[in-house]
Amino acid sequence: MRRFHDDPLTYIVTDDRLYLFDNGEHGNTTPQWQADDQRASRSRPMRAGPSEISFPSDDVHPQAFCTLSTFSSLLFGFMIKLYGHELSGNSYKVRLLLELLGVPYEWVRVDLMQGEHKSSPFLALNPFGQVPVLDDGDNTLSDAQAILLYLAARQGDGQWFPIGPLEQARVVRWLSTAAGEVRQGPESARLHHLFGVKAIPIERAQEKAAFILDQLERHLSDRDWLELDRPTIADIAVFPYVALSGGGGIDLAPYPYVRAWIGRIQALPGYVPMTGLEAAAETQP
Ligand SMILES: N[C@@H](CCC(=O)N[C@@H](CS)C(=O)NCC(=O)O)C(=O)O
Repeated sequence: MRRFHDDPLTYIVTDDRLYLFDNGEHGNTTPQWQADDQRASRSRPMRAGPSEISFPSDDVHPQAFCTLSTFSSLLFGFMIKLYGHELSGNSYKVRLLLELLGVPYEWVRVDLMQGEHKSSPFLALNPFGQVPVLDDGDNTLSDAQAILLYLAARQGDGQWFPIGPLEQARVVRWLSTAAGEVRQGPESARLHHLFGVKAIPIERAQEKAAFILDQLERHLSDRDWLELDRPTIADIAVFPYVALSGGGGIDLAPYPYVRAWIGRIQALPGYVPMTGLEAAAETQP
């Protein structure tokens, strides 16, 4: 356990928790309230160094505890690094979750067009030579779905990745769908159209896209989110390449429930756009 004082706050760091205490006028250091992780992190300025953290008293109760992952960069001077490219939907989904969680991070651009992802330094991070890669100071992880799961599970509150095995299985099913049907469909069509990867058979990609969009349309016809009546990493994993369908020449007009779901994700607090995504979601080829 480590203890820091930074008047008017005291920080106590255990293995996996950061406790924040208001030293207050009575000197009471008993935690009396558990902050909502997301709300607490969003309300703090994202700057390094404990002395720069301030607590708007009308927004967040000063006595709070939050998972250590959210604040490790503030306390220990390292910042999560996300290696990615701005046109990569897989990089974007990780960036989106970090933003929605309010976790500070450093964006490290990997120049895919110049082949930087096949250079020795990058291959040392991910031998697959692909973005995204996440480095949290202790661990280096690759694969967007794996990173989403790691970040959401580290939050520990079950909000973005549930606690129960059945609920977890339901969410993981959509992570697999993102890496399977969505990649083979809209993601591949976009690679063919936008990036000229002609080795990808476009008819097959279009067929696959039609299949998964039909499935999503039916699935979303009586629910707001893919699972659990709330946004989870299932939605974050599937969303980018579905919303980017227009870039692959795939029209989303016949899918009103899918478009409404895209709108709900775009309305989430902390949502950040991706280059081309808004335009692609609107595109009617
Ligand atoms: N399974 C990986 C796939 C990642 C992936 O395909 N990344 C693309 C950019 S979106 C990439 O780096 N492509 C370069 C390459 O494969 O050589 C994930 O889901 O993160």
